[in-house]
Amino acid sequence: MATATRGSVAEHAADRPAGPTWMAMARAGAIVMVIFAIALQATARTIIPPVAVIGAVFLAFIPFLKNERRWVGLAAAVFAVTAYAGNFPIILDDLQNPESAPSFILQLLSTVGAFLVTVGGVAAFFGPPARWVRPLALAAAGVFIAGTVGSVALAVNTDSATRLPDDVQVTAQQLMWAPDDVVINTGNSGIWIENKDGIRHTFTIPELDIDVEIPALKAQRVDIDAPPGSYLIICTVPGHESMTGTLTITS
Ligand SMILES: [Cu+2]
Repeated sequence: MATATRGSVAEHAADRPAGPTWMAMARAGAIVMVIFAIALQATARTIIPPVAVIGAVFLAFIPFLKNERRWVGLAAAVFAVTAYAGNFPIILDDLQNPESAPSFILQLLSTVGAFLVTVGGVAAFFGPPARWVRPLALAAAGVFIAGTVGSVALAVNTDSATRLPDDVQVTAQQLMWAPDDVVINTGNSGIWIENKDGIRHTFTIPELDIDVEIPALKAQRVDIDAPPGSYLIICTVPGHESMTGTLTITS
């Protein structure tokens, strides 16, 4: 990393052929987006079709992001903004919950990648001085490193609930409840919920005003005090609408 040459040469940097170009920034961003797409699916241990498509498109862009093809940079920027905006509710939720380290770090990575592609691609098209490439790229890397360190520290310091001997166990894994038909009786009402995913979940029973936050790879427990009956279990995290189950309380 060059550290000593900025400032005195900055006024003339636009004239120099050396140093990274805006297109190089867009290309680096595209590489980051491919890494993000692979890492997200590896963490989820499943193919997520929209993420696979986004990764494949950025992979296809990489060899064509060259200085003499300015419009390709602009096209990549438009695609980056579209993909980011389309997933924004999910990305925002992950970024607001840094204690769930895997999903936070992955979405911070996608944010940095989308930023580099968008700024690099647009600037490569319109051609402002390239002297801003290096400080912007270093700032993006700094945000990612600081966010990652902070998130891991938060995750390490986030407690898990211990399972009590009589608790019924429920597991959240790959965006499903297992079992999805939980049975307890009124005299034995503890439920221990273990989240095996790299993203947060909530164990939510709207009818009983129960809404328990379970960070990634942590566990929580809840005592149910409700009349016999059947109650809907959901997760309120955006994109987790498929996570439904039933709690049956027997007398
Ligand atoms: Cu969930």
